[in-house]
Amino acid sequence: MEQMKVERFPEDFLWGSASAAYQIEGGYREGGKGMSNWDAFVRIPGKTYKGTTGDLAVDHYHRYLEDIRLMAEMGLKTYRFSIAWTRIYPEGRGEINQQGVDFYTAIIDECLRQHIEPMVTIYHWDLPQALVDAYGGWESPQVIDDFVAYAKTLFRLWGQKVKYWITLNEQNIFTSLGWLTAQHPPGKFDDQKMFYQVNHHAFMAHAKTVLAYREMGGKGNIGASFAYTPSYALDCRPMNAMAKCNYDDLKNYWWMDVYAYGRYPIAAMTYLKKKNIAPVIQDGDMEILKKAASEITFMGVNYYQSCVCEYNPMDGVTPYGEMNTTGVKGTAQVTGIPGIYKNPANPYLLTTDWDWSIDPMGLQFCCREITSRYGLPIVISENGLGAFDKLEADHRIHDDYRIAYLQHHLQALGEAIEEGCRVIAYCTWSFTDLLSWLNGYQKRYGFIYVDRDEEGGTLDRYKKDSYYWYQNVIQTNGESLYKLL
Ligand code: BGP
Repeated sequence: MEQMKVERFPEDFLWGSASAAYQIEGGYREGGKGMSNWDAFVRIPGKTYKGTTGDLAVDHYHRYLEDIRLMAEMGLKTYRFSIAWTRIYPEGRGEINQQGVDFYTAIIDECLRQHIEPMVTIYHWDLPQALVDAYGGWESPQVIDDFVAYAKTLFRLWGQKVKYWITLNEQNIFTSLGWLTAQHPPGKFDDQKMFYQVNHHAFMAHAKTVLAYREMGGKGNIGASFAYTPSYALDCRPMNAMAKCNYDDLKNYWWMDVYAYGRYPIAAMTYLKKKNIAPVIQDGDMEILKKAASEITFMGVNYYQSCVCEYNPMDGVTPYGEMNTTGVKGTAQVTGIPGIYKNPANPYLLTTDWDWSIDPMGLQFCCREITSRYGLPIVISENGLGAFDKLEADHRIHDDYRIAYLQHHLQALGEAIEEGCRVIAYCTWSFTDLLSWLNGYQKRYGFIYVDRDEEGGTLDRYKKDSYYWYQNVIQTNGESLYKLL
């Protein structure tokens, strides 16, 4: 709204940055860790860019003290990271692995010592392979109890120290890529019925975890992180406006309505029932989802881009078009659901080298939508730019494009706050460079450049220009965002 102008972010605003265990830790067979679904998946030829793995990643397992020191020097207020389930329970359940517990205790304690609020993601996609072998992992309702038992262990261990908990990272992405497009484990293609069933299991695991946290006396913040891609109708043609409505029900509200209200969107559920792909819901499940919905304290949002919706004829594009994992601009194909919607490119927006649209206002749009629809506080748990960076001879990295990206998104976030959205935290993706699941090491997101590529490297850390820029943003509590670049 034009008359609005934010001068400062709230005093207690959590300026943060994020990571995920598999993408940074390495040490995949160290410290008693068990094998995860990703440890297995990356070994299937052709699944990741140039066959990259997280076996070593950026060696955070051995360098976490150096990394947290860099965070402290920057002035970071919160650090979002995930726990590898396989470090706590190598077999997914049963015996606790003390070395894994010690590793995360050390990280949490070091964060607290440096006045950095730890924000813990319980699950960022690395499922114990033992549970996949035993009963198919997320495909079986058995996973719910194992997940909750694992989460309760984390609450018992660190419930007093950690005040921000994220149950699941991007349930919508790991299930879509896992069961519809075969790009993530378990690599299933077009298994729509199972896709919705798996999602129902994940919702139940999330909900029972939230309730367990409260039953154990947890008074902190808890919620899920959703990969929110807000949509714009292509134009005012009613068919296209309806395509947007369909897209929102099927791709956004399907998850956010369950987290926030404990119910599935009606039109989407009716559609799934007609197609015979609706999930089987046990007696009492909906009550549990509803109860948990009243206990979450925020909606976690991972925001990277917006999309456009247009009517898609019955013989139109499918969800299975090519994704750009190489960084060769223009190689991503248009996708959609025949008869429902498709997502053409937005002619008003620039894109990254991986064909992701760059839309700062989309972040404001997300916050406004969540505020109007759910009235919940918001944690921006990821936002950032994946780009090629160049390490100069003097070890500097001039990533002015990343600074511009983050600056514009933070200005948009400031507007949302000014308009009344309650935003608690903002975490950039990511603190150090790391493994991009499908795109190898060349797609960089960090404030810290890590000297490694697909083949290897020294793993030395170097501060990018964006590191100093964010340091200044934090020091001025956002005021520097309003000075000219
Ligand atoms: C999110 C994930 C992150 C991270 C990020 C960037 O979906 O939660 O783990 O990977 O996207 O995506 P990518 O690595 O594909 O560029």
